[in-house]
Amino acid sequence: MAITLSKVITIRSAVLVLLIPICSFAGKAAHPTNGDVNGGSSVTPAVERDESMTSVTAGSRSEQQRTEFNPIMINDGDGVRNGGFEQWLAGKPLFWNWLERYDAFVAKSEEASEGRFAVTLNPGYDYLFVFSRVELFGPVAGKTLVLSVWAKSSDPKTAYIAIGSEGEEKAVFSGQHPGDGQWHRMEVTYKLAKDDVSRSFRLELKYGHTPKRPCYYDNVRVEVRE
Ligand SMILES: [Ca+2]
Repeated sequence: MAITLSKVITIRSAVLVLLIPICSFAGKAAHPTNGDVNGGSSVTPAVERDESMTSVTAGSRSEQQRTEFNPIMINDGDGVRNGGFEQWLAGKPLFWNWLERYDAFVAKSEEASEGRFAVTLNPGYDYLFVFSRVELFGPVAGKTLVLSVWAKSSDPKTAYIAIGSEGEEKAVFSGQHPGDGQWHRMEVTYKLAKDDVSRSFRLELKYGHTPKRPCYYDNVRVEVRE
């Protein structure tokens, strides 16, 4: 009996001896973790917070733009780039192009309807145009695009504007400026069919019928309507 008790005590002691380091290790392992958290609390949680906030913010902002404020994005939300002709580089308006042979007839003008500058198409051709592009993102089918431009001309029925789908090779033209020497808001609409998923559109500012005086254009905008 005594032997048995002794054995039991020995076994219990052995178990305790074994358990003490385990508990000690477990306690030690838990403590440094807390210590690390305390010591680096400004780093670790901050990193986690930053990452989550960045992804949440970016996600919610793009969701808002796409689903709440503007279901169709034009040029990634920029609208018509340099539509006010305020940005010029080496004598050319950024984001606008024309045929090389028109180089001497396209100029920067301080005759602006808004801001400091506009673009001028000087006389010299019977027909001349400059163009820019807009890329649309979103459910465009069935929508109506409205291109509007301030234009000023002193020669009746010369200045006009156009919008066309680059994929469909289809374009619509505005009426012509009255040529009274005043600024007028010109507008032209492009209706997309229910199955039309065109994404890229070309905007043109033009004159025809050989004007004798310059035509001015400013403040180009594109809107999407239902
Ligand atoms: Ca302007």
